[in-house]
Amino acid sequence: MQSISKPDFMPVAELRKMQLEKLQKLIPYEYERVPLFRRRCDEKGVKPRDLATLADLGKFPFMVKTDLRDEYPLGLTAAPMKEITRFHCSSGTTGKPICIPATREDVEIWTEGAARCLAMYGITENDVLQVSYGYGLFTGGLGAHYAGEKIGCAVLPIGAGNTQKQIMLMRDLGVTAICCTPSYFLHLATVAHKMGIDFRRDTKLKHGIFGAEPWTDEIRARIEELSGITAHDIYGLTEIAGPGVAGNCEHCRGLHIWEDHFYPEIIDPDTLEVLPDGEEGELVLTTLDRFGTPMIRYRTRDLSRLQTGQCKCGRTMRVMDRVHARSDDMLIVHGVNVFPSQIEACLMKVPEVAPHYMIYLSSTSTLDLFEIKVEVTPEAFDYGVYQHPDALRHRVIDTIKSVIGLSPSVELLAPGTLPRSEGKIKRVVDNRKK
Ligand code: DLL
Repeated sequence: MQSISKPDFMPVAELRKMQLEKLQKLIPYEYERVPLFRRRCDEKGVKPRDLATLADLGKFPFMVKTDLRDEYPLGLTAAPMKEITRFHCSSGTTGKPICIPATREDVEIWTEGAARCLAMYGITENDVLQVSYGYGLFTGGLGAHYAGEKIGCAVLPIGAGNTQKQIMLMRDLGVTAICCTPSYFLHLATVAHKMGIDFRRDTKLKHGIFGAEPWTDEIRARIEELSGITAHDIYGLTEIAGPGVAGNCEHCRGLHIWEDHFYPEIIDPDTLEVLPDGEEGELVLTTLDRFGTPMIRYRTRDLSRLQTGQCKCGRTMRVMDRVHARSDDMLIVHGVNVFPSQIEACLMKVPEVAPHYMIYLSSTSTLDLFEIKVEVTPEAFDYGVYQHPDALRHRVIDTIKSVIGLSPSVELLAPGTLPRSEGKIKRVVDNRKK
């Protein structure tokens, strides 16, 4: 096992000093090497020397995803190609991909963050780690893989898909921890059930390391109940590193951000003002010591909050709320703002309903049509709830109405009807004319 440093417990004053020193090195480096950043700073009338305190970071311009698209492929790359050892890309839904070249040190910092998460979850060299995130341009597979090797786990690099084989190897190799999206784990659980495999009885699985998509506390509870494992949350994004920017400890309901490498701010997405800790807004991250493609004040679009006070675990690094939504996920239905996570939380309050659902929006000339298709659980199906669906359907509608004030039309489906995803799941189909 390689050594994993423990800066997550460093005194806060020391941490802030370190952050400032790193920023005072990073900002001039970026200003010198990345024309877009230099131009934006000049337009704002701010110079690298203006960064005298951490609060001064707020004077500097933001970066957004479209900057990476507009500057595709290498316009935001600061290091010379001979120092680059890895590319990761993220395709998004439209247009050009974004491309994030990383140096050897950048990959090491990312690995260190992801390994620190695994160690925090209690994973050791005694664990067998199944990596079921996709390998390749997506950061999930390689990020989890390098972190597992750094800890000294026996890593099973199976990647995404091939679900029956995943379950067979999990059982036969004594896998104790799995990394995948929460939606894929739910699919694995359904397939295992069909294969007559009970995670509790037939496998040694204890830990799930889930991320890459928003998942509610209610889904987390369902996963734990269903499989008997502990579901850990891991957060990250291609632009900043990959999985391992933040993770939850055994005490807090949020995620410790590895602030020695990633500096967080929360902003009001409308006014762009920095908000104090404790207030909810959009998470903005700065990579303090990545030099391949530094990101300064990168607007993640993820909605969160930096919690106040220190976590019981003794770690000094700030805790962000779990990400339940992105600002660009918000749907406006009949003039009401709705986040898919609110619907998910409502659905999960109904025990007969399974964590497999889709939200469909379409429009006539005057009206938005709002429909939810959701599967019932195999138990509810077997016991015949599905044969008398109206009472259950109304219960689902009432639960949603009590929270968001809207009554969608709800269709209950038999288990296994909806499409499953091996990676990030897409649960909203919005066919309304924009
Ligand atoms: O999803 C990196 C990753 C891989 C994270 C595996 C965790 C595990 P991207 O494809 O660039 O990178 O997508 C990043 O996914 O801005 C969030 O909206 C969402 N996301 C990532 N982790 C979480 C999480 C990877 N734990 C985008 N909870 C981010 C909620 C998450 N959303």
